[in-house]
Amino acid sequence: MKLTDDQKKTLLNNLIRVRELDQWFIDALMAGKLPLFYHSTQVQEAVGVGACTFLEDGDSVYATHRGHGISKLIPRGVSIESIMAEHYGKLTGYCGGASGWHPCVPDKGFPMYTALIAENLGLACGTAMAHKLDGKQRVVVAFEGDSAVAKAEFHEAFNFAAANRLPLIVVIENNEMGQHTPIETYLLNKDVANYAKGIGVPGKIVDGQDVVAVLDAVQEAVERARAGGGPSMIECKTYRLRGHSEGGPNVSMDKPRPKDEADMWLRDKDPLKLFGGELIAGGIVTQADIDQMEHDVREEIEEAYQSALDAPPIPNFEHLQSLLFAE
Ligand SMILES: Cc1ncc(C[n+]2csc(CCOP(=O)(O)OP(=O)(O)O)c2C)c(N)n1
Ligand SMILES: [Mg+2]
Repeated sequence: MKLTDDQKKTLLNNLIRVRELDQWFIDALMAGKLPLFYHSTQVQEAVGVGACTFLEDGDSVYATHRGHGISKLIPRGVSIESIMAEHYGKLTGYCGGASGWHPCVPDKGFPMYTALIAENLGLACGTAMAHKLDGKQRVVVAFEGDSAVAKAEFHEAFNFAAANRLPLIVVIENNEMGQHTPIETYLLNKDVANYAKGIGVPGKIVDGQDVVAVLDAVQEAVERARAGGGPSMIECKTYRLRGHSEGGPNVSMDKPRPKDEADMWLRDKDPLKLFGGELIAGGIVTQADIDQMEHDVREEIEEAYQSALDAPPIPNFEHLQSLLFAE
């Protein structure tokens, strides 16, 4: 996709917005001011941002638990205010506070969500079938982590999409970890794009640290799907910088990543540094512009936090029950 300077700035700004909110959640947990727990997406931001920033209205996305979906929600226009309120169980959250942070935002194209690994792909097939039937050339982009590829449900759903030529793009965020377990223990073939070829659809490996490479690969697959060419898989190679999740002061649910390795990813493979540096070198932004973007989103996050504290909570159990069935 040929990008204008403004589009490049939008991509960079989305990367920064995701990084800042991610860091805020970590800091808030450590300070004991955020309930529940958090699954950081640091250095993985380019996957969601590249794939989602230039989707069209009416397209659908299935995100994952990683970053609680923020690298997909933010590029699709879900406000930080509503993300924050959702984390505090407030009625002003994107799901009226009832999702427990799971990325289900129907009016922004995130139709539903299950916390079970690989199961979202079956739901995504249903949405893709609906898009196919309504004939409006809409697509579904469904994200999964690499561990999902070890599950039967993944292959059943993906094969169903292939056999029915569904407009579905499966984006694998391959950080080579499944919770506390390295990929070697659950996949012999670590290049998961190969599994797509096995069921007769294109599978492509891209550098998940390169936001434009992700964007180009996903856009190519999206165009193919819009034209009736069926599903594809894009495997984005990336890295899980922190533990699987973290929650509460000084509590991490697993061992830290090896220090040398994590330092190297932050120094040499950080998507913000890579793309920011490219835009500075191209004269599209200055370091002062980047500082300003960071400053602006930090202010926005603080305002969102204050407004989440002031917002009304879920009133009672009956209210939750009333959300279970559509009218
Ligand atoms: C069916 C099922 N089993 C176990 C879990 C618990 N669980 C939550 S995340 C996770 C691993 C996720 O690894 P991956 O899919 O690679 O995503 P990542 O966390 O690396 O982004 C597991 C096992 C779950 N959510 N669903
Ligand atoms: Mg993983």
